[in-house]
Amino acid sequence: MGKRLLLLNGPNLNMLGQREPETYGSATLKDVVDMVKEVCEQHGYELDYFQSNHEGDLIDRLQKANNEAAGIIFNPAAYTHTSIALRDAIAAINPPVVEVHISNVHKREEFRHHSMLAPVCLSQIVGFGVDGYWLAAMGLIQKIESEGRM
Ligand code: DHK
Repeated sequence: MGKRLLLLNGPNLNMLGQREPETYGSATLKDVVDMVKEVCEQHGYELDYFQSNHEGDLIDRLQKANNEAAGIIFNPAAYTHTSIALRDAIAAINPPVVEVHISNVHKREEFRHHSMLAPVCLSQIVGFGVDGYWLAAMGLIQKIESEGRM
């Protein structure tokens, strides 16, 4: 499996930086990838990254990561609140998944309060803006490394 993380982003996150900046900030998806890549490099990890607006493509990528990634950082965006298929895909694979939300979903509309995916994830990070991705990478690396030392 090796020292490799996957950064996965769901629908509309390709528009980060232009999309509702009052909610999601001004950083672009490329900025996020660069930031996570830097953390990975600092700790001797490689980073794969993928964004899709399509549920099935995200499922395919999760399945592919089963034999490749030591951990997955995933912002499922709106699919968080609806997708039993993504939940089943996460439950079916071995690498730990950290669910990231840029905004604090609990301060927003009620339909954003519930996550279909959180019960099958290692952790959920909300409300830190794009720094949530950095926290997720650090948390995963720390967990993977500490388990390796056990
Ligand atoms: C991103 C989205 O696109 C929304 O559908 C979620 C999440 C929240 C975020 O905060 O990153 O409800």
